[in-house]
Amino acid sequence: ETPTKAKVVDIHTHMYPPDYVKILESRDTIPLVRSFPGAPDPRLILLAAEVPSLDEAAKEGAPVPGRPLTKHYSSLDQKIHFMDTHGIDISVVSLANPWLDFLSPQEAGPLAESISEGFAQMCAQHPGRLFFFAALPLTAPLDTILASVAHVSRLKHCRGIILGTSGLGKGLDDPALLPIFSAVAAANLTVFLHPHYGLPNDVWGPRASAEYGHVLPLALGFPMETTIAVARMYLAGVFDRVRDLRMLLAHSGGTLPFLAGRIESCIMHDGQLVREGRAGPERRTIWDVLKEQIYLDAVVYSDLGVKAAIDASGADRLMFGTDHPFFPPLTSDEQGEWESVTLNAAAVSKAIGEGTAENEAIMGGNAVRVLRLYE
Ligand code: 5CU
Repeated sequence: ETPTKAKVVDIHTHMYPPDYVKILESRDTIPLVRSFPGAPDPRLILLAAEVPSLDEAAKEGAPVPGRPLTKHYSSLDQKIHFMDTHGIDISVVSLANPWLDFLSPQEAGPLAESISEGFAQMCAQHPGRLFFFAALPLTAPLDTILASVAHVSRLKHCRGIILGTSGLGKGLDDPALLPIFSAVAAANLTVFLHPHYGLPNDVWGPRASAEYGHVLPLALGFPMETTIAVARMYLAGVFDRVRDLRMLLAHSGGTLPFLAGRIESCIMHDGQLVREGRAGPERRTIWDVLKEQIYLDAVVYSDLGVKAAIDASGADRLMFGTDHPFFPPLTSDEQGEWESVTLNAAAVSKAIGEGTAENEAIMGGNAVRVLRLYE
């Protein structure tokens, strides 16, 4: 009997459905989509770090800002082609950043519902190959948000929610989020935590916007944002208060595996926390939370990062991802292999060896188990 081939699962893969793109096209502040003379595709401008280049773009001869909004962002056929090209059996797709964070309280609820229904229909077109993380209408009143959790928990292919770090506007240590985290956990939905806002623009210095492209906000701002968001949740006791909350952290947890030791040491040596009895031995450490309530994706592009993630959370809690459609190849055919994908797969193999049980688990087995992709 031939053994069944282990599944390859991509848990970090995004789309902007056409209705969402229409909203971006109608906007004149970020996030927005705009066409420029001489650029074949409309341009997607998302990040605060891109605003200076958008202002510059009005000037004669200035470079075109943002990145091309190709059909990789919206086309389901293109997503399936990408999966087939890279040997990906199953994708757990999610709306890309900044999700519904910028909508008015009135718009957010209905749009969340129609986007989730749209993802559900896409998944139904490819049985067994597609699942999704839903976006919540976080700018809407609490009862609308809770109704949205109930709605998505009834959708057959929904396995979690994708969440940014702003929460209801005050970050993820905001006590007002606790009923939402509790509802999400009770519905057996995993929270996929993803950055968008980065760090304040001025940390990049005056040369960044003209000379360094998107490197600093994406390579450093995104991971620090995730690290800060989870550290704040930990310090606020969110993981203890919602003990069955499960979070999957983008980009291997930012820098959390590397900085967990320093976070612990700072807690143990903090006069206020020690005085208030919040640093004692009975406390669940950040290491405990990493091993019990956190999963990490393997979108870190180096074996060193994969090893740190395994050491922090365990090889049974790491999941392969691609970040498609971000990071397309710039000098080869977009319909072929993407180096951003092969780098991540190679990093897993280099970290734990090709053909090992752990490799198969990270490349798909963990996602199938944790996100119940066989149901
Ligand atoms: O390249 C980027 O800006 C991004 C982004 O916005 N979101 C993401 O998931 N990856 C890269």
